[in-house]
Amino acid sequence: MPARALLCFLLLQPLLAAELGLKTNRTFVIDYEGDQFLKDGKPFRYISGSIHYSRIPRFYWKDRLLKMRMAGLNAIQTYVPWNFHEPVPGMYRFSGDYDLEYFLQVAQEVGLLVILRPGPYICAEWDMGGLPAWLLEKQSIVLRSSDDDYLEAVDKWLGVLLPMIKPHLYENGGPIISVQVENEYGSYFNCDFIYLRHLEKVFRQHLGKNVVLFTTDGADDDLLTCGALQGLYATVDFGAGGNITEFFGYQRKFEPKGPLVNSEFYSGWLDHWGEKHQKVPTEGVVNSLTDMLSRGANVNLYMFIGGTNFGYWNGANSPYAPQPTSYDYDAPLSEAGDLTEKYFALRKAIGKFEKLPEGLIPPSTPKIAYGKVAMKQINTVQGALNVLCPAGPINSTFPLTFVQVKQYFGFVLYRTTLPKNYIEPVRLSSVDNGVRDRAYVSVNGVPQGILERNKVFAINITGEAGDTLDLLVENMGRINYGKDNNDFKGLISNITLDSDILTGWLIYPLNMEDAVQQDLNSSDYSDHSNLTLPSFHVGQFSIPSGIPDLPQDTFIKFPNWTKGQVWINGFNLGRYWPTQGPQVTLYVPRNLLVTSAPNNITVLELERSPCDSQEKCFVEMVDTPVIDGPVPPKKKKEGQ
Ligand code: 6DJ
Repeated sequence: MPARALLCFLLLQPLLAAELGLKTNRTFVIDYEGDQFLKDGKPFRYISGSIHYSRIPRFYWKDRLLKMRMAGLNAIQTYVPWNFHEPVPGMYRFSGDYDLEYFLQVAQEVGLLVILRPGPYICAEWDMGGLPAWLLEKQSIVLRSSDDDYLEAVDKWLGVLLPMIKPHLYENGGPIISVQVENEYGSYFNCDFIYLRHLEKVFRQHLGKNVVLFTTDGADDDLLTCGALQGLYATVDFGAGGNITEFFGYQRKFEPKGPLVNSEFYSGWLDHWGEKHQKVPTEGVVNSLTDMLSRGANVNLYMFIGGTNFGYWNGANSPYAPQPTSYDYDAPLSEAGDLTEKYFALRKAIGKFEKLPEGLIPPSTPKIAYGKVAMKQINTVQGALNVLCPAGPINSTFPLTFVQVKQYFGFVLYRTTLPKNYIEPVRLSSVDNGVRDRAYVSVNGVPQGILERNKVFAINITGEAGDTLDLLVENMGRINYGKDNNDFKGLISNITLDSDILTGWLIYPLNMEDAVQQDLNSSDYSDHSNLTLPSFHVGQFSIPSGIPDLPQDTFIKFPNWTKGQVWINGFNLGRYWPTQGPQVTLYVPRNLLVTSAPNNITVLELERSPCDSQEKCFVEMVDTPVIDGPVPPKKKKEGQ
């Protein structure tokens, strides 16, 4: 083969080249002497931004990545959420919206390097910090530790993931310049170096000896002490406005030489339901970024685009505070990928240090107000049980948790009968705060109230012996940070009535995802009068065909609705809860919509819909997002 042809062949077959032990000239290393990275032997500094492919439809990956490149970034950082890819043990999803390899390929095509964070724990305001809930089937498992059960599952997963990403390492011709091990491990209660050491070994076994492996921890002695490990390059994270010398000083204590790296420089911040929308002013972000870049530091902006917690993917903080569907994060690119003033200000700041790429910045996508969509209540959850749980219930003397019935997300219905007559109101109570996270209670189809984790431990009910008591339990997202990460869902302890423990439960794991694709209009639904039972509502809207460039993105709004879940054409868009705020509208990307047929909306309203009046029974498609709506006034603590 002539020399040129051989070179071409090797460039096209980088992994093969690496396997043959042939040297490519692609290297990415730490230069300890020069306090910098070297890429292909030359000093290199990254200015990166976080984007989570799991929070953006594949349809928009290229658009978002191009916008990031055009902002002057030369790299992106992304997490690999384990639970996103391995929903049940041994079943792996890597196609369509789950196609990590395609995402890496697009990043490379648009000229971005990749800093990969495969966890296995990621935090990220993502359900259980990315750990699969099925790990909790071993009830005593100690997550993020050298616990045998945990390590066995981790090794199996990394044995699938890491060989898949190896061809995408920079040295093998791909975009990945560095790989993070664990995440903010120093913030976890369990300072288990055997675990970290084990992960290091497994990462090295699969990825080889050359790739830069690193850790990230809060800029603080204590945090770095348990998070850093010799052999993994220690980096820090911190936001705008603080003392940068002091923050990098902590990194220097653990890495006296080598590049300065802020792996998470906060461009914005996260939200919780019921709490004011978080904003981080642009000026401070620009100033701190400029300061770090003038020091020659490597910076990753967390987030550059936050995206959306579609479906049930949001996490929660502890004490229990779930995050909303939007993960806009007040980032430079909005949840819907729109260019913001923060984007342009950061681009300008970056332009002072790096040559900005030439060419057009992809514009913000058009948003269309498709208008009101009439909705119709079609069934209650109880009425649709045959569709939601075709296999029928599981019998158990005492309640079982979600993982015990192998249902990891969404809703489970717990049903039993009242043992006696309760003519006077009697206390229905959850022992030890064991409702995870909300239980919609009814007796013989009559709503009685809501039990809620950390908030409502008991309600009064009435009924007669033999009446059906239902608790529809909603999992509102697992804790993603801290020691309460092993967040069991469902009824995790007994329910008492007066002082009696209720027994003889029928437990219905509800398969909403399949059910919304079917006819929920079941024949055994007779009670159309009571609108406060958790109920399904459906509506349709058409987008005229033949008009160029339709469909386009939109936002769905829920005027006078309370709390629930919404699907568009069978895709689970996420949770709405406008009465808590701050999020009022949900992002509907255009790839979910069709022009060839009516678009189906299914809404599961858990508390109260506006459908007692025909005129008010609608949702609305608007062209402007509202994620900073009003939130309930903060309750004053006693004595205040
Ligand atoms: O690595 C974490 C991110 O995924 C760091 N971080 C971010 C994201 O979760 S809160 C927001 C957080 N760490 C917890 C620190 C709490 C003060």
